[in-house]
Amino acid sequence: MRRARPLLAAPLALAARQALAAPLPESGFGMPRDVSADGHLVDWLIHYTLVAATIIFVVVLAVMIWSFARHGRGHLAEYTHGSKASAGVLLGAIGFIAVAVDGNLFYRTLVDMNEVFWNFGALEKDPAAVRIEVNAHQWAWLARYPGPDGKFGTEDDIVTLDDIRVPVGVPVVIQLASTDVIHSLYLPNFRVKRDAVPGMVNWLTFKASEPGEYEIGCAQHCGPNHYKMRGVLTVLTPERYREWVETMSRDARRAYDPEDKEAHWAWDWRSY
Ligand SMILES: [Cu+2]
Repeated sequence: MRRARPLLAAPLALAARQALAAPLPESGFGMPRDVSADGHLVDWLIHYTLVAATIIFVVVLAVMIWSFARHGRGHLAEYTHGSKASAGVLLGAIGFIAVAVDGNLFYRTLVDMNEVFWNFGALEKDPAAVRIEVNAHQWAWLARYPGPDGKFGTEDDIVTLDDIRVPVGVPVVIQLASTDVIHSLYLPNFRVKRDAVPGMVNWLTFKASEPGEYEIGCAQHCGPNHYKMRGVLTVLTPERYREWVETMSRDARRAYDPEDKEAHWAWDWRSY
């Protein structure tokens, strides 16, 4: 007993510390608060899976408990090779679950991706859309805005570190790259996540529905300081956003140094 106490104390203290450090659940079943126009589509998939899995679990458990209680020591074993009817019931149940659960989830996922989450072709044509190039590296996020001239790689580009700002209610289209290893841009409050892979440009989109400050995380273990790869995504009102872009690009123009090759990592915006 005397030996068991310190053995128990360490994991308990660790668990208590972790509970303190963990972000507080903000909505639903411990999920971060959804502040995006389309996040509810992802939440629907999660909740539907949860409800379907719970129903199947309860039914299977009930059959097992019933069999256990019914077939005690006094009950002689019966041997059966089944019947056409029992095989029909079984295949029917499997088919029903495959269509109602898996099929439904698969279909809804395809529709949501096609119409919203991967609908980059249509979003690109939206003149109101905000375009950002995000360049991931060990261990920070660089974000580049084209500035008032609308072109990437020019003097008025705004470049920020671990700090992405977007206006509320407007589609945000991000092109994502990495200079070293695989990272993953994760915006839990917007229900989107996309890998940043060296040698290619990936896309990600969302539309914020509420001003505020939200977490940016890296969702791929990318090295010893992976845990430091956090940033803040700030959602501003359209007026505040316009002011921010004006001030920042004015400062960028002033600080522009054509000799500083490191700072000129922009790429030409790609068409989808
Ligand atoms: Cu990372």
